[in-house]
Amino acid sequence: MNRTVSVSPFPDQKPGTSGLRKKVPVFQTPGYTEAFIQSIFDSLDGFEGKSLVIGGDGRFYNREVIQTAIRMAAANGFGRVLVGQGGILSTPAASHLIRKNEAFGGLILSASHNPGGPTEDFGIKYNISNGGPAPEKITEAIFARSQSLDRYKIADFDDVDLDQIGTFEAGGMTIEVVDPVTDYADLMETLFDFEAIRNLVGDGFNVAFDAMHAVTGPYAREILVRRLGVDAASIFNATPLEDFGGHHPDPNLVHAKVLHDLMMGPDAPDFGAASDGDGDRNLIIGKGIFVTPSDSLAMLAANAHLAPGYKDGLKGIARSMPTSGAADRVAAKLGVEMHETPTGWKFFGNLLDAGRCTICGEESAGTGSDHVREKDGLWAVLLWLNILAVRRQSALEIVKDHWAEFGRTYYSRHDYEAIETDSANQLMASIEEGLDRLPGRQIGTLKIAKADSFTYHDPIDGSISRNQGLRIFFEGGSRLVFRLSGTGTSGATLRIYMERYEPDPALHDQDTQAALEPLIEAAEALAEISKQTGRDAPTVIT
Ligand code: VG1
Ligand code: CO
Repeated sequence: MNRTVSVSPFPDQKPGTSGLRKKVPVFQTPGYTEAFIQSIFDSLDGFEGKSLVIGGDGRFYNREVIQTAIRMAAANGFGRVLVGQGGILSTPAASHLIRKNEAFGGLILSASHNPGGPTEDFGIKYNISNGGPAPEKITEAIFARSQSLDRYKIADFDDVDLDQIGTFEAGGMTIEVVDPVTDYADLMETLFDFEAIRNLVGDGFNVAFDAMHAVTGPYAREILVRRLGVDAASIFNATPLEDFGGHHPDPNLVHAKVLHDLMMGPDAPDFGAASDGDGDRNLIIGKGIFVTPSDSLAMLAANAHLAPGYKDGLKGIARSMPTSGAADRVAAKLGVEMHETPTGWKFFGNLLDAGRCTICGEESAGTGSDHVREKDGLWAVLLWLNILAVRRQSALEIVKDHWAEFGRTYYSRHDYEAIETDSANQLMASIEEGLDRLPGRQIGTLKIAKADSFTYHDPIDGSISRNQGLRIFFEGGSRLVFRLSGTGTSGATLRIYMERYEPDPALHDQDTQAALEPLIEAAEALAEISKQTGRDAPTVIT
């Protein structure tokens, strides 16, 4: 039996960079989760009788929301729901399942790299039939709908047994509980030379992977251990936990410090990697060398043809605007298109669908390709392993070779987390207000060449996205970008992105922060960060 429940609109259901993210108690407010899901369904057309994929990263509140989503899908007229066993699907696996089953769309329950637990973060994101995050047109419609929503529809039936693989009928809808790992692992096997990687591992090449108590544990066990022969003891934190063991499942140098220190130490394995809460990010650290995500994108693009799935070369490369220009140099050399999009994977979807790019990446540790429509943490790890298995060089050698050929782009991001929203907005407004007067200004050794607020014109559907970050370009190719995060859940997070290009191989061994010092000083001079935020140092440096 279906019920229609009255509800008052919630004013704050505006999706950010990647879905709606709030603290768990907010999602637990009576009617809150239901209202957002109903706003999603009300913004879509033509799903009657069609399939919906539902899965999450296993964080606290995942199971409850999955039961609610299943009941609401039934009451709203979906014909079938596919749900990962235990309510689990990594974000790239969910994307693949949507595509493989030609589903109408999917609900991904995750707050990604944000911490989990009863007072931590939860999130809901809608993905469209290409498997990718809903474009802005849809997220804006969802928000608009949420502001006038006065009821939601839900079916009354018992909780579905999410742990039991099988097909059930309830509320006039078919519910399939599916193995979350196998289809995804099979897809990886079509893209990469598993035999070459198995041989590399068999020859004593040591791989360490930190699943950060998040969703990739079971995927890493199946793919890295069972199919590729990596030692099970080298998969750290492989059991998904609802609170990620109390840590941030964010694979960066701060939150994956244990792995980083191992990789820089005397007993380092040959290759180390980690993934985030929902499995779409990757951290790559070779023995003695951290590979920045921007560099990793460039290096994967330059070597992708070594993997069977990309042997015919790339159609193009796309990167988010704050990501460094390292990949641009690879695209130029390969003679393929290069695209620069706003932050967030949703902007790659059109380019991938139109066949305008094969590989995409973001400086925030996201890399992926046209095999799905999300970034994909394990995919990046496997492509690196495939390249290492073919080239039979160390990661360090591959990195150094790349820099020698293309030059090195020193790159860093400084985050000021949970600062006051008003001061963050003020800081951005005062830089923006002065942008026109910046060209020609000298700050220390740097001279500003141009400055703007990034606007994206989507070449496929013609849509325009404004205010995607403030860019300051210096003579000689260095760049500063200021942006406010769209994934945080308390206050505002200011991100400052810095890059400097260095063609001379004799100067490729500098410490990154030291190499970027003039830009760090310029950022302070332009934005008066310490005065405006009350902080004397960033919260996180990556
Ligand atoms: C951050 C990253 C962005 C990424 C987004 C979602 O967004 O900067 O590159 O696409 O997170 O990633 P923001 O707005 O906070 O800068 V995930 O792994 O959290 O889905
Ligand atoms: Co993520």
